[in-house]
Amino acid sequence: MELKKILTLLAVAALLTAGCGQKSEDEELMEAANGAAKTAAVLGTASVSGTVSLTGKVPGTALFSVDADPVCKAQHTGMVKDETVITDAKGDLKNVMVYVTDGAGSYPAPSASVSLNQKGCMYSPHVFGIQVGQALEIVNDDPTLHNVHCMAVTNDSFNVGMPNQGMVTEKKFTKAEAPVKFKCDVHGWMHCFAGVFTNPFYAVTGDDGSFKINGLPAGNYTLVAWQEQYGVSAPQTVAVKDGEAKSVNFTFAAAN
Ligand SMILES: [Cu+2]
Repeated sequence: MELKKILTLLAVAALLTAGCGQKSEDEELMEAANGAAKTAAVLGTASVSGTVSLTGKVPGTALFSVDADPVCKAQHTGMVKDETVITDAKGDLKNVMVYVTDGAGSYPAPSASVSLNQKGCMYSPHVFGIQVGQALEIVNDDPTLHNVHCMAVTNDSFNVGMPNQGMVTEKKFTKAEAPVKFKCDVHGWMHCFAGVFTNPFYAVTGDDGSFKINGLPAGNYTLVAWQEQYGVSAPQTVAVKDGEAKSVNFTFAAAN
């Protein structure tokens, strides 16, 4: 009888705790969504595009081994290229996140989710943007254990074990934060970065270091570029009219 009573009390306590955690996260998301709706601006017709490049001596590509896990080893031939600094022959930088820090209103989250894949024991994409309240679908494509350790500071951090191939976990962020680092505690080389924004005005540079931010309403904006090795660039300001396409380039100085 006494044991039964204790078990019942424990079950009720567990339910209450779970309920509270869920409610608080939902409330935060709802507040974020309401806040966005109140100040929601419509998308515009201006754009800002440009290139991010490295000045000075472009570093060579570092290589590392993934042989510690036979599942990872089987998916690569030999050493794997480090993704910290990737440039083309001209020094144009890939995987740089360019985003608006000032001048943009808040926008509701898109209904489409953002995918983060773990394949060949690498994260793909290595750098990506996402909006507050937008779903992040984290997928394990490998037949081995990964854990997704999100090192958020402003948002809640989390650490999710994903032992099975095909497993999908969904997460959402409630506040703007950039960068947010993710790492795998099983495979020390695995890491990637997200930028969480309250507007859709961000882009990640491609192989040729280029980026384009579309849909800007006419106005004055401040932009920065962030790169995992070189940090945040000096801010640049740009004014755009409706339908105007402006160019803004960023450079980082390589350590010599
Ligand atoms: Cu892993």
